[in-house]
Amino acid sequence: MRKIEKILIANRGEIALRAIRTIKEMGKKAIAVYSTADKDAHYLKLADAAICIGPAKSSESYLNIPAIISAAEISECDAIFPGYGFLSENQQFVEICSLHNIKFIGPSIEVMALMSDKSKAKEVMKKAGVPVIPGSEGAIKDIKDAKKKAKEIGYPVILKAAAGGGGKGMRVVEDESYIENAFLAAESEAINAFDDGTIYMEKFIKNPRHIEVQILADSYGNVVYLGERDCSLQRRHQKVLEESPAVLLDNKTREKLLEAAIKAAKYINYEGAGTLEFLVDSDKNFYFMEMNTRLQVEHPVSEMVSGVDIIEWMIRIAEGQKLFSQDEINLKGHSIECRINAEDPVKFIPSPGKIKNWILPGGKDVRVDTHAYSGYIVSPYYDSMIAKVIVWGEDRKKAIAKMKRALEEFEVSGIKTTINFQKSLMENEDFISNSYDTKYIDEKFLKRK
Ligand code: MV4
Repeated sequence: MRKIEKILIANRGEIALRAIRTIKEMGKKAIAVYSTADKDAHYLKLADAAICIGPAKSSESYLNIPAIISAAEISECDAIFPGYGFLSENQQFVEICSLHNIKFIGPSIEVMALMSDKSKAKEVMKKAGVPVIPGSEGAIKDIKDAKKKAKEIGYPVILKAAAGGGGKGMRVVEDESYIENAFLAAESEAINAFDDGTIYMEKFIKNPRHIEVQILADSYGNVVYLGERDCSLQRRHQKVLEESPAVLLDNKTREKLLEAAIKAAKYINYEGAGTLEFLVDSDKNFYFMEMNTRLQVEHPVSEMVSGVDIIEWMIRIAEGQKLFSQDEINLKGHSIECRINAEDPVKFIPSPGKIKNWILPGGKDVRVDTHAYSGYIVSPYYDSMIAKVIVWGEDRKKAIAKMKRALEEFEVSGIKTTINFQKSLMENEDFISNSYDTKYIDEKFLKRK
């Protein structure tokens, strides 16, 4: 058992504030870090100390490992909470933390490395007995190999970067005449983006749904699920809205999916909070796609349906505490999260600047995770997400009605936001009847011109 008393938060924005809240509730000390661009952020005052780690550019501040480690050493932190993005999946950072005897709040470096290669992750999950998308079972060696594998799998196929995730280095190939170009393009894109040109191949699943399972695992082999999330509403591989449960699934399929996630996490000796991503085809077959070894943006919807504070449990697990059992929690009702970005709602381009009016929604079962306020300046240096509106209702219909009401209360001036776009979704017949898929927004809203 390791006692964690002081935690450095190696992140910024809403997730830094989110972590400060739980750390304080647990009676522990929270140390914030900031770049010069974030020096006036209000949440810094809520932390027990705030340390400047560099200039606005992420590569010199929130990704600056020596600066962050120095901040942790100077403030005598026992542990580092990485949040999402930045260093949350950086194996080198995990290793350096361990060399400095600072507990990285997350999985072991071995598991992180294993899951970071999406092709290897699939092989492992297949061995664990979890259904995976039919495909190349390992890397594609060359164009000849690509042609051979594609013939075996059957067109259409999709080429993916092993180091990827999130759409980069991906190419859909309809027939053999396109495979050479697609392979070379995917490979060079992967080299540019990840410094690793390893490509694997899968059967292309048409109009899939993206459904993921939130799990928690302790260091004694206990694993629980906190239900699943439907994250199918995306644009250009960025999630727009997430909900739990995924009402597309019947109870039997859901049970199988959740059990598959538990089996997977146990097989790899996972520790901490993690997410297993699945694609679901039109016949409602689910296939493991990849695993995220970090806390995710959309974790609040799982907190709302389970009543569990995920960050609290990440910290407790890091301290060596034993997890609760599955039947101690009860998944109840329906939760939806709408991501609010500082963006031009028509062109979907960032809209940084100073917020004038900022009036947040409230009321029963409405949660807003944000670091912004009237007078806050949205920096052009970082992600444009400035708030998450999360609601809970007894069922999906009530949750939609609540979200609509909440978004109507949300008033922002000074910058452009996606609030109105989210509002229109709450009245969209296809969303209300749950008949959408991962391509929905890109096709319905962007395929003009
Ligand atoms: C797929 C797919 C269809 N078939 N794989 C996009 C992001 C990356 N993580 C995986 N992605 C996809 N993989 C097979 N075999 C379709 C997508 C996909 C997608 C997946 C989830 C959410 C939104 C998406 C939008 C376009 C394509």
